[in-house]
This record gives sequence, C-alpha cells and structure tokens, in this order.
Amino acid sequence: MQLNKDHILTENKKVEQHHTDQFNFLSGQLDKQDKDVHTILRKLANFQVAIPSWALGAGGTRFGRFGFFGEPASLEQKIEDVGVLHALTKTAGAISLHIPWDIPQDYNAIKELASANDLVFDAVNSNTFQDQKNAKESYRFGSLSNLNASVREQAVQHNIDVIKIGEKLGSKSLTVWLADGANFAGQRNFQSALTHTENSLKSIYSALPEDWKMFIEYKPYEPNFYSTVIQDWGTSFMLANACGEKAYTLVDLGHHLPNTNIEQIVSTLMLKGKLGGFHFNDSKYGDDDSTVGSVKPYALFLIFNELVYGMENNPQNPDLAWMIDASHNIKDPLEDLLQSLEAIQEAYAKALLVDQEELQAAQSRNDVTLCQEILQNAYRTDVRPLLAQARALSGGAIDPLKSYRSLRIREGLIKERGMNSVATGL
Ligand code: PSV
Ligand code: MN
Repeated sequence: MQLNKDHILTENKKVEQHHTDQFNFLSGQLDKQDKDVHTILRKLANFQVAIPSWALGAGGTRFGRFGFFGEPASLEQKIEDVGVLHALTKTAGAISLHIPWDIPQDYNAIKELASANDLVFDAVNSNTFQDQKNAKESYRFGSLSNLNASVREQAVQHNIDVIKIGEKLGSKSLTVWLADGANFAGQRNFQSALTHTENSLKSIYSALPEDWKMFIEYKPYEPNFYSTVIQDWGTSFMLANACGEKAYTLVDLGHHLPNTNIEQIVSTLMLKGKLGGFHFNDSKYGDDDSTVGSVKPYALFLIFNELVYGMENNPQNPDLAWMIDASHNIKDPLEDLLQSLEAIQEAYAKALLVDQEELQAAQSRNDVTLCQEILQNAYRTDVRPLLAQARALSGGAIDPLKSYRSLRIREGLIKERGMNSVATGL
C-alpha cells in the first residue's frame, strides 16, 4: 500500500485552521524569546529515524504472542509499512534490516521499492542469538564468545555475510548486538569470554568496507540472566577502541539497569567521539520495548539535551544513526511507531529550545536553581505545533495518528494481506 499524497492533503485541510492558530501563537512566543523558529523547523525536518524491520509486526514474550491483523508478511510489505509511516511523518526515511529475517531475493526490485517510498537502508543487524536451519554449529553456549573456535568462525562469517548484503542495499553500517553471556554463576570464565569476543569483533571489523561503521550494542541482561559479555557502555567502548576508528558504541535506551544516568553516558561517549548509534524505546523496568516517551519523557528530554549539546559541540563525534527499537504486544505496531516518532521529535524540539548560553552562564555562577529552571522551561513548552508545521512543510500530515485512523490504513492493510498474515522475524 502506498499512501496517496492528496489524501494526506485532504486530511490536513480538516485541521489546518486550528494548526495555523496554534503555530502562530507558539512562534510568536518563541520569537519574543529570540528563538530561531526557522532553524528549529529545518532541524526537525532533517531529523530522520530508521524503523527496524522487526517492529512492524506484533512482538511477543516468551509466554506467547498475540498477532496483529494485516501484518507485513514479506520484506516488500515491511518496506511499504515504513513508507506509510514516512509519508505521514516525513521523519521515518530509513529502514533497518535484520539478517537472516529479511534477506532480499531481488536486490534491484527491493532498492527500487525503497526509493519509491523515499527510504534508504540504515544499519544492517546480524543475528547470532538464534540457531539457523541447517547451520553447522549452535549458539546455545554463545557465538562470538564461544569456547569452540568453529562456532566463533561461523558467527564471524555470518556478520561478514550481513555486511555483504548491506553493501548491495547501500547500507553503511553494521550493528552487532551480542546475546552471549551466562545463565548461571560459574558457567563461564569472564576473561576468556571477553577475549574471544574482542578477537571475533576484530575479525568482523577487518572485513568492514572503508566507508562503513560498526556499532557495538550493550545490554546488561537478557537473554542471559547471570551475565552478559558486553554488559555496559564501558565494555562496548573498550571493544570499539580495540577494534579501531570505524567502531562505535551504540546506546539502546532499554539496555540499562533502572535509574542509570543515560544522559551522562551519551555525553561521555560524544566527548570521546565514540557514540555511533542510538535505539529509542521506553521502559518501566528493563528492556520493555514500550512506546518512546510513554513512561519517562523528562529523562528522554535530558538525554536529547546532551545529544543536542554533543551535535553542536563535538565535531569529533560522527552523525548518529537513529533508530526506534521496540516491539508491540497488543497495539497496532504502526500506531505505536507514529506515537514514538512524535515523542522523539518532541524531545528533540524541546532540547533545541534550551538556551545553552544562558545555561552555561548559570552553571558558571553555580546558580543551581536557574540551571534547573532553564531546562524545565524548555521542557514545559508545548512544541507540538512546531512538529506539525515541520511535517506540513515537507508534505506530511499535520496529525499523523488522526490521519492514519481516518484514512483507515489498517483496514486497508487487512483487506490487502488478510487478518492472519504474520510478520517474518522472531
Ligand atoms: C534485543 O534487546 C534487541 O532489541 C537489541 O536491542 C537489538 O538491537 C535488537 O534486539 C535486534 O537484534
Ligand atoms: Mn537495540
């Protein structure tokens, strides 16, 4: 299904007057505060977030999976779903594929379909957390960290194959999320697991094309519940440094123990030029995969404040690869992703409103109260009219979720794909 631009414009007409009133009021207020509304609108329009191919169907837990209707049953349909998100929001201009779940059959056709939907291919993701049919070796006791050299070689080769697939699609980065670890104390020697992992990552790194990056994701627990080999940002940072300048740490918001100061991690990594990618989601407890901004929106804003600071002050850090990494147990995945995209843009816009000079001046006077006020003033601004304006100027929907419902997109997908289509993947 490809969205007709005229349908979006017709939807916009219905809310145009209300939106214009809201936008004019807000931009008038911001003008008085000397904020450059045009620059903010341009930055919002340029901010593109990749959608992972695995977020378009219903997720599940190890207790079960409740499918959603009209799920994309092929890579082509996944691309079309991201196309719908992008047409509405003009913010989801990339798709991130997981191999082997999404191996293209016809590369040219897939590339043409992506470009017809105005999409590019973001990082490709390897999978050594599941055994593949007919594979010689099993990852039961780890992949890149495995004690058995032949398992490690298979896992390294898989990552190299993923790079080759990504090259054919125009991707420029590989994300390695390693599930390796131990379920029981004493099961594994920490040092040997880390050493093998480092060496395996170096082998993958040596196959990386010149203009590619490798992102090393960390996670403190799950699927292993005693230890994870790459458990935290420090371990990832160390491994990225050991690999070389094209290797970076990837921060996934859900991969921290409760109350971890993620904004500080972001800041440190950007200062060192080693933050490569970012996965958005939200959680109450751990890697819950909840809608971005639905539980801790202020924490998200504080993180964005550091990201904005880093983007403006740390030229040593490359442009970041942004991606939503969530799955949905009961909601319509596309609606959930629309909500997440809105929350990301909202946090970004609010962070852009922070007066960095004023903050620095308040910090230098140790005026703690004012420092807090500066952040909270920005946070309390209702920036949604800015988001809507940025979208409308790019041909997107003023209100993406409302348009999604009123254009009856899910109903259309069900008609096309049937009630029981199941997304490929987990
Ligand atoms: C598992 O936690 C995970 O969500 C990681 O964050 C990866 O990015 C993703 O799966 C896909 O491998
Ligand atoms: Mn992730």
